[in-house]
Amino acid sequence: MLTLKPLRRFITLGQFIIERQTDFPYAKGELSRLLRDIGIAAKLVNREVNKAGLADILGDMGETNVQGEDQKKLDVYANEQFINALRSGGECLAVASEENEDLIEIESPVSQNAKYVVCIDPLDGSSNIDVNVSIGTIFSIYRRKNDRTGSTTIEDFMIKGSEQVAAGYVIYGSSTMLVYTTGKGVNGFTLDPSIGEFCLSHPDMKIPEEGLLYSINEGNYMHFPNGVKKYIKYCQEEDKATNRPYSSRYIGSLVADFHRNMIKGGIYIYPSTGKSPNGKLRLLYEANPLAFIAEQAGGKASNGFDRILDVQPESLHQRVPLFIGSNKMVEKAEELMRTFSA
Ligand code: P6P
Repeated sequence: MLTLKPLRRFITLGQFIIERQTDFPYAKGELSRLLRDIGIAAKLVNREVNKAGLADILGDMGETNVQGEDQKKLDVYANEQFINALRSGGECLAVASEENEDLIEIESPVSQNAKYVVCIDPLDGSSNIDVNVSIGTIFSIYRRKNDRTGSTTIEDFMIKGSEQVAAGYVIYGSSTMLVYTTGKGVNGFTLDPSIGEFCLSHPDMKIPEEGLLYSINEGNYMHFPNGVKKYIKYCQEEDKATNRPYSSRYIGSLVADFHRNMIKGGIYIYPSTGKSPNGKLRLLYEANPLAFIAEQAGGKASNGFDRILDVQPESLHQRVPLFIGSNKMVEKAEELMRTFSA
């Protein structure tokens, strides 16, 4: 009798999420559906980001296009897509977004029994769109504390990053990828436009222990802490034993710099500067989700002294210095921060 072997040329994000659902004994599919909702919004945003270069034909953002339709700024559009997807998916109670000063309560009949809150930077680095540089979405998911009832408040978001149940990013680049973790490793999915599905392309991602790339905006050198200045000089010194000097790579788009370092190894640093004494990046929807991913991939993330995931949030949009990437590179930077900038 002919036995057909299952033709498994690819695993879609949806199939993968369902297959991994057993990782969560308590989950009855809610987190799976929440991740699915984010994947759907990412596809919609990807479609518009890919058209951004046609602004002249489609009409500049913020004006009307040839059909007389209002062209939304892409980061506003992305914010709306993710919030709408989370609202209609029914698993999300509230959203803290880089685009909104206050938290957004999801009040819809389908969300009555929702258990999750989401922090999101819907389109980080959007200023790079005009020069066709990769940009990204970053998201972080928490399960609401069991003792919390009634309307969501900021208290539901003042949770350490170590308590995230999931985190991920989407990079809209030469290809579009969605990379996420639920605390059981990191997996990367590449969008196949021919079928409109994210397909597993980077299973069980691990960030190399050491790297040869350092990413930092050296234009701020004069305002860096001494420990950072010492680390930059360390990267530039000749030392065959540790493959130095390293190469400097700074795209100016966090998700693109982080993703490259995830694949090749490296360190990204946005320290305190004169203009930004607490650094530029936000704890809730940039540093925490990327720190969760970095640690799950064997890397490290700190504010130069303390583990990012242990930082107690005090406000929705608070900034934090970020040192993130290959374990040994972050450790070296922390060593110099302790010695020269404690
Ligand atoms: P700077 C983009 O605005 C962003 O938030 C990150 O994506 C990026 O890494 C950083 O700021 C770049 O900041 O000050 O170096 O231009």
